[in-house]
Amino acid sequence: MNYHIAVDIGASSGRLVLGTLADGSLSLEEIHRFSNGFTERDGSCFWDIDYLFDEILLGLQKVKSSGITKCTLGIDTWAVDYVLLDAEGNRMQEVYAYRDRRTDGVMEEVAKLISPETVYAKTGIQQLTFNTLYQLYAHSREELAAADQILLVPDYLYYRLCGRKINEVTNASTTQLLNLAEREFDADLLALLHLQRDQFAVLTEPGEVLGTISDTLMEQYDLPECELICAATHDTASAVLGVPVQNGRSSAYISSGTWSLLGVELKQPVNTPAAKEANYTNEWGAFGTYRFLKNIMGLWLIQEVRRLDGERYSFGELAELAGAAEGFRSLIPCNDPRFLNPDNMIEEIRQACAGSGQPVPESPGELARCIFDSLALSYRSYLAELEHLTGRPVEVLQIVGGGANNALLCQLTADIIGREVLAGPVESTALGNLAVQMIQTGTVANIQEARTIIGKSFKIKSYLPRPLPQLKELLVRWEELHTVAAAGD
Ligand code: LFR
Repeated sequence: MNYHIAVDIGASSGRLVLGTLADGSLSLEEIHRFSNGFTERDGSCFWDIDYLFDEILLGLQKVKSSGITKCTLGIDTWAVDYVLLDAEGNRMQEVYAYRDRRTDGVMEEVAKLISPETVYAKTGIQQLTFNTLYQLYAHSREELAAADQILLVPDYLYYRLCGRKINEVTNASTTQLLNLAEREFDADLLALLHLQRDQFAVLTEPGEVLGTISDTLMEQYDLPECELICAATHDTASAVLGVPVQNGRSSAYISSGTWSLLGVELKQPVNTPAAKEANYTNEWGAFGTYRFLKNIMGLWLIQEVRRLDGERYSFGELAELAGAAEGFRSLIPCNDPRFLNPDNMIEEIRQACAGSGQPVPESPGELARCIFDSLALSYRSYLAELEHLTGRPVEVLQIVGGGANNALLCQLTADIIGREVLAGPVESTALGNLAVQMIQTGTVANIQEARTIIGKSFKIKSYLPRPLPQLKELLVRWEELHTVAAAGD
């Protein structure tokens, strides 16, 4: 029996998941789960990276005490955030969280030095204030100059485990520093940041074996023997690998978690002026693919409402309350930058509604309903744009990730896009992480086979569109709001 462990850490939680393949069916067991989140100190936002690393070790100890002595392991996390190492290989400082406000206005400043059109033609990456390009530009020049190595978060976690320094490609592409044509760091963009190529590590593809856990850690902790395999370390890259195969029907996906990433997998990037205008991204995928997608604000909106409401209700309860609330009463343009990291999300949503002359959502149910209605409408707008940019009509939308559990949002999405929604698997990110390990170890031949197995092993729920009598009028209202916000998109 081959045991594979996926370490999957998102912005709000992390887990170690054990995957086992038996009789052509893949099963998952969550071995360890822990919370995650950034904390604000003196006006800056940081992740607690040592805590995350300790949780990985704790999870591995649990793996061992469950009787597993030998396994493979892959790591994925959110993207764009980086760790600076000094010449001794020690972390130089705390790790900024991408919602930190030091990048406010930086995109505009950089645009004066190099045109966004040029950056897009080179990288194919959408303009997001928190791209590593902008984060590094906002970083102290002296500190950057003193950095021997710049690793992204999962690169750093691998490094702590085995001592090898890499920059894994699916995640490295989100830095907005990789040149699509050269498949390397772009010299002009590095020069703009006053960085040398050797401050980054070797670009590494998913599937490469990185080594084993260091002797020091093995001596210190009771850990299983682990072969470290380079996963598609960007969680969204792994999530897309974990989308079940669709036979004969053209589909798009939404990886639905803290963000809703809506897109398609392509063999070639689309870095045309039209794609730039619409701000779609071409993140690098595993196996030579591209994730042509759009970041939509996603479940962060409801996560923040829940947090500020003192976590009185679970996500399931909030969805129930939203189901009981009046639909389409108040809408928000989800991608307006005002929702990226407001001081108080509840107040921000209320002000947005009041400011656009709509009723103000008061109760948690009303707030949740406003969020879900608005997300479903955003999906419709961005799906239409995606079809236009790729020239490929989409028959079915596959929602994977935690959001696939939200029956109300899935049904609203089906109703509003007027197409079937297939929801699940919820654990697509861990599955995509495991898929790379299974392919590397020869348990599974290729990604098509892995996706077929995933489709057969997990329950996928179908939501068929129901007629919405008020749709026409609703879309007129939505277009007005959405178009205004899209200017800042
Ligand atoms: C999702 C995700 C997105 C990325 C954002 C920031 O978890 O990785 O793909 O744009 O987080 O890293």
